[in-house]
Amino acid sequence: INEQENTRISKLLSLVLRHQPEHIGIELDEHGWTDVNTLIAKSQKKGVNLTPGILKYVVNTNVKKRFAFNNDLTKIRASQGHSVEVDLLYTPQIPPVLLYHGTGTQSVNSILQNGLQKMTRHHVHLSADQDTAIKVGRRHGKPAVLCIDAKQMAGQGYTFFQSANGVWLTEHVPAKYISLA
Ligand code: HQG
Repeated sequence: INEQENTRISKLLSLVLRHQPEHIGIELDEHGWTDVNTLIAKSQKKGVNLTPGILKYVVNTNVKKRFAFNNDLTKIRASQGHSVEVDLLYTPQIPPVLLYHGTGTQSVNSILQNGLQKMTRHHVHLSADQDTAIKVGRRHGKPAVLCIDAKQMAGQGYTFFQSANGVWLTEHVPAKYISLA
């Protein structure tokens, strides 16, 4: 399959594995997993050109590693970014000293005043490097990068998790730990 088709299937997987499984009539279990064969069959019913080989290719070539198979390759789930209720069973991790959050310049004042909220996702999404934060920020307009004092937060009892694809996650970042990078 070509790059365009790859992106199209990746976007469909994000939609049904994170937000709207009912769009193609699949169900996610409490940990976000869904049956691979059912996913393929239901997608084909909707006219999507998905085969086991194409699915593996899309999952393996995804630069952000958005999706993961279970050990015996019978199930698949999104590694993060859900809006539907799922428990991915992340284990708490000690974060790096600093973490970064990319956003649009229009949101900076509100964030510096109110802190970072998780909005429609399960967590606030943070990255260990500024380059990633700039890319995330571009999705929201002119990018701005905020610096989070993660060491201080962890020391004061805030919990951090890391998703399978390396994104740092936490419930909420109060304003006092945030500064412009
Ligand atoms: C903003 C992508 C005003 C926040 C990326 C962000 C990421 C506030 C937006 C992942 C605010 C939510 C997540 C406040 C937060 N006032 N604005 N108090 N608190 N915001 O898309 O972090 O492509 O839900 O700054 O790579 O942009 O999906 O979160 O701009 O890892 O795999 O509210 O999505 O990955 O936007 O992105 P989002 P995000 P995928």
